Amino acid sequence: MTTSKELFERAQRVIPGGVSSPVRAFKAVGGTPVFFRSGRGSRVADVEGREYVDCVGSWGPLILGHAHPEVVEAVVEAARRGTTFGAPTEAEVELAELIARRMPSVEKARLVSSGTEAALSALRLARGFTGRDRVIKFEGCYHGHGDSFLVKAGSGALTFGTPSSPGVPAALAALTHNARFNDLDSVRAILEGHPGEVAAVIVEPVVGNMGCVPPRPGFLQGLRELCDRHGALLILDEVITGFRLAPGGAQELYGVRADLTVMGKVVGGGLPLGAYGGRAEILARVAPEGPVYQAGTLSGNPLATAAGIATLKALGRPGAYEELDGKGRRLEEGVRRAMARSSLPLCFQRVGSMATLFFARGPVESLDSLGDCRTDRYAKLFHALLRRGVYFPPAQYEAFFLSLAHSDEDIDRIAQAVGEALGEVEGA
Ligand code: KE4
Repeated sequence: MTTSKELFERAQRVIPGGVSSPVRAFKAVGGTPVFFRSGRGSRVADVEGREYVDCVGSWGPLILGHAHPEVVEAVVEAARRGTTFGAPTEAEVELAELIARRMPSVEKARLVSSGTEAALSALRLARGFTGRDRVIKFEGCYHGHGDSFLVKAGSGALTFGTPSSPGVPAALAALTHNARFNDLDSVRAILEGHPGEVAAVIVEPVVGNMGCVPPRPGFLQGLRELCDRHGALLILDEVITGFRLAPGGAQELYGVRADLTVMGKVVGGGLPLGAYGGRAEILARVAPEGPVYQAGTLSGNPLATAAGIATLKALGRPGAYEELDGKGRRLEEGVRRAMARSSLPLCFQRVGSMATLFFARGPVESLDSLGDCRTDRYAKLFHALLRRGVYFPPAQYEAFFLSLAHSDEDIDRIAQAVGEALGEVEGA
């Protein structure tokens, strides 16, 4: 039997950092990344046979849990008929129709292969539609690794201290302006400082990529009003929140209307799929209907669309979202009981089935609320949980996720483990 350590050594000889995506490398928490072999429901098993309750869910897609029978059957059945045609299929139409029915503001959508591709395509479309070049994002938010977004970005870029990545031309980075999340004045100042030049404001309506940071009441509506006043498009990046926080994502939950919506993760059911969509008059500018070019060999491929359709259909069953919220509430109650027994500065923030336990006094309302965040303590918590068979995100600046597959026993076990782990951190 091979071990994670042996695999990691092999991997580092042929893959940068030994991983296919930086946040997986455990650089933020130390130690050797766990190599997984299988997952089922709320559980994952590593190559050494150890089992964990999974609170990462592949960073959000697995809202039904691992290897959900309906998803697996749909993918296998599609694969038997051919994995890709590079031509239109009925499943693409069915998934786009499902998205349009669920997402209040999406009249038309284009399927792509990742959240990154969806976000960079949405930005290009906003620039093409408005004829403007500048974009406003928020410090600590992450919209994939498109050049325009790797300026004070969140997620792994924040974790590894490269929020503004080398390789992004200064001339392009200069067109990206960073406002402060939950601070409308910071947005207004940039818009008024560059009248008629801002194509779009892009935001994670509930941030997942500096940890879970909810919008203050009125913040999202305020962005809507500012965009309307200044002729900029409002792009909601719902790669994490879409189809998770409500059938229609955060825009349904908070009652705010996007001009464009970026989607990923859940909508692909665990296979490579993203989407961007919005007002029909804007999407009409996308090739081949319009001049804004975007293309992809595997866009809308039969396997990912089969997984996405099966996932969205399962989420359409009565009570699914109430059940998800109930699981989040149960976990929050358990974690808060554990926090009450600790003297450490801690802050727990949750929306539905996404949450973060911060080693900071809080409340965390924007990136600069994290100045006192003890990521070293988070690293200790992470490993203490791992030893107890609970897999948390290997980085403080990420959200963790529950799925419909997490049982009450799983949730109580997570809370119990957090309580014990906090004791270890405190005693360290
Ligand atoms: P992908 O290209 O990774 O499918 O999506 C990019 C993306 C866009 N927008 C938001 C709000 C996102 O959270 C993401 C990706 N999220 C990270 C974790 N926070 C994915 C994990 C990783 O980078 O390995």
